[in-house]
Amino acid sequence: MYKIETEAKGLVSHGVNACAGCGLELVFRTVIRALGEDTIVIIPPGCAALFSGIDNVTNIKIAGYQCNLENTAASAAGVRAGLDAQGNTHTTVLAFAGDGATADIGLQSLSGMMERGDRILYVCYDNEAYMNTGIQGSGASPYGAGTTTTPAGKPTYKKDLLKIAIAHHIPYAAACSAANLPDLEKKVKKAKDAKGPAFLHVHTPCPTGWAYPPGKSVEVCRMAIETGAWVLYEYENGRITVNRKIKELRPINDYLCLQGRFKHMTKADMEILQNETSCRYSELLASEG
Ligand SMILES: Cc1ncc(C[n+]2csc(CCOP(=O)(O)OP(=O)(O)O)c2C)c(N)n1
Ligand code: SF4
Ligand SMILES: [Mg+2]
Repeated sequence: MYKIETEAKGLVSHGVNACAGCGLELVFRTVIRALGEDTIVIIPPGCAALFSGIDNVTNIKIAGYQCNLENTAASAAGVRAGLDAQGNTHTTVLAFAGDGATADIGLQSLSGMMERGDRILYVCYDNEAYMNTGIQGSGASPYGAGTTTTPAGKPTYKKDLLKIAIAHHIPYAAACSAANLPDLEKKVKKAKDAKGPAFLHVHTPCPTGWAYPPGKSVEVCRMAIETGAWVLYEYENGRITVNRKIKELRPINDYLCLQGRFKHMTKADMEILQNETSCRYSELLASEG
């Protein structure tokens, strides 16, 4: 059975200040455990910043600092350059940022990092909204999702962040999920060894913003995979591989009905999302190899 590190002797202490059932905590612990202590972490404002601490208190037992929402990748690039100048090629520089910090506000900075080829592992935990400031819609919020800035449901599609990263021809990029931690751990280790920028896009459930009971985080995230709302795939050496192929996708409503954020969606809206989901899945399968 897969064991998540919960001991105080791990690199993230007990009692982090996230909501009960937060998927981000699972993702963060798994990433840090897979990388080990020879890592420097850069975290922008957002729910993950709660781990990096307030004043002189932190939950993380490795070096790191909190940057601005706009410049996670640029901050990480500065740390990498400093380490390289000292001849230190062994320390991993980890940027760990939310979807708002990545898909919207810090996208320019991320694009520069990937285009320059900086050797940084960038992990975007995607909880599909600006959660820490009150569940505002982000570019990564899915079509139809109710947020405080899209109370009637988001009228546009989710931004395809992973495809944007792949368009930079970086050595390694992958979609991961909080519902499959062994797969996440494997991909973190591969990304760590990449010869340039690596980008991991992690579907990260948020009971507070998605409006479901805290005990159901893994179930909800797993259903995203079963319905094709989230696809586990990798881009490595220029090739795409779908890691988990679903013989027959379940109807998208099996995922939507588990969460309060989609409760106002009409049948017509669901059909639009169903079509988009099925087409995207087929396109990904066709792009393999
Ligand atoms: C330029 C700028 N705009 C707005 C904020 C306020 N702010 C702090 S955290 C945050 C939410 C970030 O959302 P995301 O990156 O998705 O992380 P999450 O809160 O979902 O973990 C915002 C908008 C800020 N710090 N800087
Ligand atoms: S708002 Fe969501 S992402 Fe933020 S700590 Fe709570 S459950 Fe986690
Ligand atoms: Mg977010």
